[in-house]
Parts: sequence; structure tokens; C-alpha cells
Amino acid sequence: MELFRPINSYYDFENIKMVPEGDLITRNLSDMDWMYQDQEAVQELLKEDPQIYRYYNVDIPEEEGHLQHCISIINPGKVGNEYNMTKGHFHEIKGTAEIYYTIQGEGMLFMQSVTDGEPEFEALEMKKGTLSYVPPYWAHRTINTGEEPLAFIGIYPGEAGHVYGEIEAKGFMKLLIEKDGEPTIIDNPNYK
Ligand code: PAN
Ligand code: ZN
Repeated sequence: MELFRPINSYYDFENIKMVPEGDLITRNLSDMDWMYQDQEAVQELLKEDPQIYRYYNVDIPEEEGHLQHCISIINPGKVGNEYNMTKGHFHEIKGTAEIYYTIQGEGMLFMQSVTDGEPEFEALEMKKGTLSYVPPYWAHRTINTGEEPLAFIGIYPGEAGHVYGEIEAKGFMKLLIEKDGEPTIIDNPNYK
């Protein structure tokens, strides 16, 4: 058999990036403009099309036995009163979990169950040092509620895979908005 060699990756706190970069994926507002509620704010911001988040994937075989891992960075900011967030997904193999470890910034981890029953919702706070567990059968999205980048490490089974289409079409059942200066969870009026 061919041996996969051990490797290190580093988080560069000063330049807010992973070194080496690995497979870097960037998401600008135009990649997810329909996911935000305030479409007037979206149109205004699209003139500049800001980067919302990026994630650096260590190049690991997508196979059982391996552990995929990556560092995600969500830039601070809002679209209207809704905080910058990831698209969100669930794993193609729904019964695979994930660990998030927050290394910088603050935010929230939204989760929504993806079993055959009625979807359930959970939210966890994220701040430097938080170790969050996303159990099997929970879609997940992260949101930056702070003034600085929110950076976290994600670790999940090699074979997990990602499904985006459903959340792209339906959204999450809750939104996180700033209300009276505070992050506030509200029902998503457009949830299908
Ligand atoms: C994370 C996410 C990353 C970007 O590594 O992939 O934060 O979010 P989206 O994938 O929703 O765009 C993870 O949960 N991987 O499984
Ligand atoms: Zn995931």
C-alpha cells in the first residue's frame, strides 16, 4: 500500500491565513447573495462584492480512515443587519460528525437536524478556545458576530462529503441579526 506521509499546517495569526495554503476556497457576496434577507443591502454591497469568508483545506484523500481538516475565516461585517456567515451544508454521509475549534474572534454555530423527522434547531456560541461538537445528522453554518475575523479549525471524517443544494434553496430556519446592538436569533421568514 502507498503510505500517506505525516504533514503539518500552521495558522499564521498575524496574516490570518493557513500556511501552506492548501486548497483555498473563497466566497464573495456574489457567491451567496440570495442567502441574505436584505436584498437592497445586497445590491449596494455587490458594487464592491466583498469577500465574506474563505477556507483553507489541507490536501487529504477523501477516504475513510483519513481526517479532513481545514481552517475557515469569516470576515467581520454585515449584510443589512444580518451578520456575515458561511453558506452552510450537511455532510453527504449524514451520519458523520465534525469538531470545530475556535482560534480567533467570536460568533455562533447554527445547526439544524437533517433526519427524516421535523428539523430541529440548535445554536452554540463560538469564541477563542471553544471546542464545538457538530454531531451526526446536523447541518451547520457559522456566523461572525464580532469585530475581527472569526477563525476556526474544522476536523471531520475523510469520506464525509458536502451537500449545499438544499440549504442554498431553503435556507436555515433561523437567522442571526443585529438588534439593539446585540446578536439576536429570529425566525427566517423565507424558510421553505
Ligand atoms: C467547514 C466548512 C467551512 C465553509 O470546513 O466547509 O467552514 O463553510 P461551507 O462549507 O458551508 O461553505 C466544514 O464544516 N466542513 O465540513
Ligand atoms: Zn461540515
